[in-house]
Amino acid sequence: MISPAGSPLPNDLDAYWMPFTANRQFKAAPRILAKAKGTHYVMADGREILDGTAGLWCVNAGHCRDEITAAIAAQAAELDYATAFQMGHPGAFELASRLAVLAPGDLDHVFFVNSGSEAVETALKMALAYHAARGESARTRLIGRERGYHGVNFGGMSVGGIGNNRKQFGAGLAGVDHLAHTHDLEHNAFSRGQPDWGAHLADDLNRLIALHDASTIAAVIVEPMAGSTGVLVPPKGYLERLREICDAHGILLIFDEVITGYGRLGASFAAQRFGIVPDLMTTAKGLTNAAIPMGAVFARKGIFETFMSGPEAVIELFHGYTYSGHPMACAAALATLDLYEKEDLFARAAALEPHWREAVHRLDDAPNVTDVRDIGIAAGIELVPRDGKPGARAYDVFTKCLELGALTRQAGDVIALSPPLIISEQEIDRLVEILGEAIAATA
Ligand code: PXG
Repeated sequence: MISPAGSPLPNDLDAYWMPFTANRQFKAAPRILAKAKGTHYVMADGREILDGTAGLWCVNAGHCRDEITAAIAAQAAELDYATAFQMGHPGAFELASRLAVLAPGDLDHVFFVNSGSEAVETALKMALAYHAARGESARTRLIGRERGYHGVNFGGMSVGGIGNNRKQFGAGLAGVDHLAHTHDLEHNAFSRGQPDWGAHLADDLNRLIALHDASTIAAVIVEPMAGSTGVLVPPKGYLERLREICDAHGILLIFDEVITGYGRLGASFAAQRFGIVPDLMTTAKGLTNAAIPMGAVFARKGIFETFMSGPEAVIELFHGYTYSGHPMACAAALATLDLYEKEDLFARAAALEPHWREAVHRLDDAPNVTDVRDIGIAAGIELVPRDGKPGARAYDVFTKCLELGALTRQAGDVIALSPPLIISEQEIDRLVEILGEAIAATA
């Protein structure tokens, strides 16, 4: 095809404004993923790359699984789109029923969205509307946590605790406050699994309750394990304590399981691994193995039922998206759940965890490593920042890993690892070996 005079060539990199990317740096030395299968990507230059990140914490069953591809294709031919407003289609009901069985406790109602960010906005709005429906409309405050990531929309950005994600965008949602984060290298560096130290940090919620009064607080939202700020594992007893304090004060507890859901921690959800039932739970990513964008918000029975008390002809929650419960996303999710079940992938992840732990902690003594932490099939390797250049060392490690054949993820000066749950022990060893070489090469 001949491009009209003056128009960009089809392979021009300029027009694409890339998300969460240093655009000019990238375009000067592009990294292009062309294909994927199983645990590997293929780069545009034909090199095979071991995927140490499951895409972006989402391709839990490995890439381009035939069963999911076939289900999407069949659905596209059968029913491409159906509005979810005052109409339904079979896949959405089937998927919600399947998910309700998978979820812990009485989290048995499911609202569909298209991303983790939308899941978070939805859960926050549900929390506010729930209290209003019960006549406690003064409960409008939302509490997040420092170093929390809850997506990039205004609600999630506001309850999120990442300065860089907030500072360009004004004051955010009113009435938001934050708990202290739980990461403290002095006390919990090189922990294997959950750190012993730090349960008391949940008492920070009591400080906020004293400050704002519980009667003004609608919900607390936390990631059971904070993923994008570098794998912050909850200290033993911390989440239990948060649950207790929320219960004592009528505050809803929201678990953001966008990363931890669907097997990452060796259980369906982190809620099951830690034995705590939140009131609302946000999920996305692994729900469809990332083949089609989709998120799902789980609500406890009592929350859903509170909304079902008014006149039957009145819409109970004025919220939803054009693509809520999109037929192709539902088909992808159903095929994904089938795969998770058939291959018992969550149990596989749990069984693999001891090998994973031993492997990643081989980096404990690597140069410039200040912490290695792990849980489930996730790990964070924290590096000493270069003087005056935060993130530069981890970026170099990330690009070196790619050169050596592995995709890793950089979060500040932490390298995060979260491979597909189908990864073999040999591939784990190779991933860690490559990371070790990259750390040594950039020391
Ligand atoms: N909540 C959590 C806990 C997440 O990890 C979102 C919400 C938002 O999801 P969407 O689908 O709107 O992106 C996420 C997303 C990283 C990284 O570097 C992680 C995410 C996004 C971007 C980067 O680890 N997680």
